[in-house]
Amino acid sequence: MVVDIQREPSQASTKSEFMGFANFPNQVFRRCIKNGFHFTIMVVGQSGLGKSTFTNSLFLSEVYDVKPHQMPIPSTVKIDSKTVCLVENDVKLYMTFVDTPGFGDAVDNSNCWDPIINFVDQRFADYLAEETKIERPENIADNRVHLCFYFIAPTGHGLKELDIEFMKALQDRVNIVPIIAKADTLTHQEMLTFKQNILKDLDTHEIRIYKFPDQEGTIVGIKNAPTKCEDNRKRIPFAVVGSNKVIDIGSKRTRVREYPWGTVEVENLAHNDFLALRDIVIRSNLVDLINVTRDIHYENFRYKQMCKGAKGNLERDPFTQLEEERRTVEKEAAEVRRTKEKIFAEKVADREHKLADRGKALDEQEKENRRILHEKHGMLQKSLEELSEFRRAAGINDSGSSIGHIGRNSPPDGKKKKSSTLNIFNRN
Ligand SMILES: Nc1nc2c(ncn2[C@@H]2O[C@H](COP(=O)(O)OP(=O)(O)OP(=O)(O)O)[C@@H](O)[C@H]2O)c(=O)[nH]1
Ligand SMILES: [Mg+2]
Repeated sequence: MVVDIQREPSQASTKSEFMGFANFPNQVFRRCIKNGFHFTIMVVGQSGLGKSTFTNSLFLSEVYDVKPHQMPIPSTVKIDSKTVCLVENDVKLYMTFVDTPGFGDAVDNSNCWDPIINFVDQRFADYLAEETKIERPENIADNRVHLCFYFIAPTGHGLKELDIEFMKALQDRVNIVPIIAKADTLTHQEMLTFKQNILKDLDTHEIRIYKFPDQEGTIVGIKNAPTKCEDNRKRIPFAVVGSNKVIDIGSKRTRVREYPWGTVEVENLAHNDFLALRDIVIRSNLVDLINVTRDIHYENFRYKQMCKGAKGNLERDPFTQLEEERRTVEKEAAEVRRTKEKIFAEKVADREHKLADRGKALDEQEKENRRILHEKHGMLQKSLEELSEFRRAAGINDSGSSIGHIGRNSPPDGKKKKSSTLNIFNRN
């Protein structure tokens, strides 16, 4: 329960009882003055709709000394951002304009918005990276995209398929404010019907554009502006005219589009909605656009990143990682063991095979040796028998003593026999 206690300085009995929190708005104001505001506007749409011209028209006259009769700007080829510092009553506004190349010229335009979406996400990612640093800077530069002006071609019919797809792809990332380009190409009645058709299409396709909060006010210091409040929101979608041509009308430098039949003034509410748009965005809702970007779009992005991060962390959980590594090591070890066992088995089989061969060869060698031995043994036996017979014939007994004369007459035969015996032993 909240109890209301009104504290007025006059009611406080002594000065010390006055706490001073009524000064809070002044503190906030001083802080805002000190830090200034960062605001980023992006222009998106089909090629040649006047995005770059409009960007120049929006602030350039206050920022740069634009020479009258400036040449038209060439087609944008890449996403280009330019920051300017605007100062009004000591309040600094760092305004960044992001100009994007037009699309829709290709036969297949599917995903032609990817570079723009990536750009918006990258700005969020940069901010998140700064925010999650261990040593954070006191003031993080806010380069997030706060507002996207989506340019609609002045066909007079309604939204194109590409417009619908594009806005749907962008609606959850950035505050979209649809804009009808080249308002000078449609009559007043055509414009009214066109605006109604667009609003109907937005509703049918459930496209969420930025919702300007309810508020009242007057458009201050503007020529042709109604003195009492006119709800700028009634002009949504804003139909604008852009021009790089600046001429002097009376004492005022004015942006105009000159035609043979007349002159269209950019800053004239009777001609187009340029001033109403600038008023509702810059004067009335800059802070709301910053807040919605921070509290909704950036939070969405942050949440998605956190979910991704949480999933990643789960995969990187040390216990899971350890378990995975253990399993990998075990698998590898098993593989190595299997390979080694296979090599060992192959080597053993090879060795066994070789041993078997060698055993077989040895067996055969032994058999051959036995055969030779046997043969030699047989020959020796034969020689011995021949010798015994020779001795018997020569009358020599086994002890070697001669039995008669035969020994003297026998040398030629004996010699012959001896050499024959020797020959037998020399065969191998
Ligand atoms: N009639 C008319 N022409 C305009 C308007 N604004 C710009 N143009 C002209 O349209 C042409 C293209 O303008 P740009 O500003 O280059 O268009 P863009 O959308 O930036 O084109 P890309 O960079 O190719 O995407 C130029 O000749 C401009 O002078 C306008 O409000 N009305
Ligand atoms: Mg351009």
